Order: sequence, then structure tokens, then C-alpha cells
Amino acid sequence: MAHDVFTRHASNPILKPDDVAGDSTQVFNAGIAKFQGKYVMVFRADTYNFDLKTETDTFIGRAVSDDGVKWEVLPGVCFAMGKKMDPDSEIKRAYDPRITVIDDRVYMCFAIDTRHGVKGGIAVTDDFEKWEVLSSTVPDNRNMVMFPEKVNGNFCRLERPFSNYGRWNQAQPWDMWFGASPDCRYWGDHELVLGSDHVPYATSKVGPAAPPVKTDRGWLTTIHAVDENPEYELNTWHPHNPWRKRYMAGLVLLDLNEPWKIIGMAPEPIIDPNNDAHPYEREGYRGDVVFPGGFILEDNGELKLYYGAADTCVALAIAQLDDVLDIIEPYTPPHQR
Ligand code: BMA
Repeated sequence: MAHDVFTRHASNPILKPDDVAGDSTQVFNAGIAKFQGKYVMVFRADTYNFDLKTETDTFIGRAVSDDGVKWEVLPGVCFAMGKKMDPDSEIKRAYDPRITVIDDRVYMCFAIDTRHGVKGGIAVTDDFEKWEVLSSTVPDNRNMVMFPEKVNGNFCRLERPFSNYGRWNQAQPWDMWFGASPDCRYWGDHELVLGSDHVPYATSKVGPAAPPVKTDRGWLTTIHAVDENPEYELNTWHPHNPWRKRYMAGLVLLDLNEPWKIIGMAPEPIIDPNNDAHPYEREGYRGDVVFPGGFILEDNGELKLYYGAADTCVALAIAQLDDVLDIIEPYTPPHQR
């Protein structure tokens, strides 16, 4: 059962493949922020070839909006790295962008598939035309998001390394970590934030989702949490490779000054795709997947939560901050209980 504080928008999905010129079959896992008086979205656009049963292209595109609901997709590629199908390219693609505005500059975190693992990248721009890639991690790491301001003088991020060694007998038990940097290039001070075993509704991995928002009570941040079960037969375009992972959205509250410390958690997911009333979350490239990428707190206390649905489109859900803070329960890390 999910908490019902977020209401799905009547216009969902607010962005779908048909809205993008070209042959994209999926438009999803987007990052959204308010920048220079407009809402800006950077989205992942994939092309799946149903005959070859494989993806043939990925790029990051851009859309803008005056109200955060109706979007104008701008032509062309906003950001790209490597070439997915090029056998000579070490970098294959950049995807799953998340954007955070810090001191009037736009920082974008993204995943980079390489021939030797998945890296997390960070780039900065002032206009979405010129980008400077500031840093990237060693493999495997992804799902990075940045905090909207420096804490204790440092840039801060949440990230999801793939810790396998030492956890070989558990099914993808990956966790959410914290990192800090004086310059957005060199990162350290890594701390465990949230273990997959700390989230009651996850049976597999957890990690960051959309960048955190600041509230009086702490940094409010979404997580993705996965319930994997060998018995599940979820909808997918690749039935030869059955899809058995349900992706839910959850919420945690982090300490304002020590943002690697969780001080509160919503005990249930806030968006659970396990509901036929919202077919755009159940049917598509991979069904029963919701993955937040944008979280905006408006001046009037409204929270806009943007999320990828079924790895195929972008959806929006709305809540009031006070209602959301009401469902957060105090959290004590397991080793202190
Ligand atoms: C993850 C990533 C996400 C995707 C999710 C569900 O591993 O690939 O981009 O949304 O799986 O397929």
C-alpha cells in the first residue's frame, strides 16, 4: 500500500514519445528544474528496434514549459556522449539526466555506459548549449543527484555505487551513498545514507531518484526502491528477457547540516505502480516502473514530483509539503536501534 499524499496529474503522461520528433520509442527518466523563470526538462530519449529486439539509440533532449505541465520539446540533441552502436567507442552513451540549479548554474548528473562499466558523470552549463564535463566516477556508479546548495562549503551529492564484493550472496542489494566536493571535480567524504535492507518495502536495491528539496525540517528527498521477485511476470517489450522488478518511489528526510544522516522516512512508498488505474506506469518498455527525476517545491508549498513511467514516458504527481511532512516518521539507523 502506498501513501496517498501525491495525486497523479489529470494530463498524465505529460511527455510521451510522440511529442518528440524522430523515431524515439521512449521518453523518460527526465530531470526537471526551474531556471531563469521557466521550467526546464532534460529527458532521456531511447529508440527500441522491435525487430532486432534491442535499443539502437539514446540521447538527452530538452523541453521547456511555463507551467510545468504543458511542454514544448526543443529540436535536436541537448547533450550526448559516445555512440551506442559504435564498436570502436569506449563510451557508449550518456542517459538518465538529473538537473540541479546551484548559484544560477545548471549542474547535470547522468549515467555513462562504457565498455568497462557504468560511470556517473557531472556536467555544468549556463545555457543548455555549451556544457563542461566536470567529473566522472569509477565504475560502477550511477543515479547521482546534487543538492541545490552547498552544505558546509561543499557541493554534495547522493549516489548509488554497485557494491558487489562482500555481498555476493544477496540479490542486487545496492544502497544510497553520500559524497562531498569543494569544486565538483574531486569527491570524497563518502558515507552510507540508506541500505537496501533499511527500506521495508524494498526486496532489492535502493538509490537516489530526484534531487533533494530544502525544507525547515531537513532535506526532503525521493528514493527509488525495487521489489524483485522471480515469480513476477511484468509487462515488457522484451519478453525473451522477463521483467521481474517493480520500481517504487519513496521519501526520506535528511539532516540539514549532516545530509548523510537520515532523520525521517515515509514507511510506505509514495508512488507504487501496482495499480491498473494508471496504465502508463504498467505498460511499456518495462512495466510497473516509476522513477522520480524532478522534485520542485513551489513558493505556495506545492510539491511537483516528475517521474519516468514504465521506462516509456514522463508523469507528474502533486502534493502539499505539509501533508508530505506529516507522513514522515522518525528514523533511527539500524545500528543505533
Ligand atoms: C535501471 C535503470 C533505469 C530504469 C530502471 C528500470 O537499472 O536502467 O534507467 O528506469 O532500471 O528499467
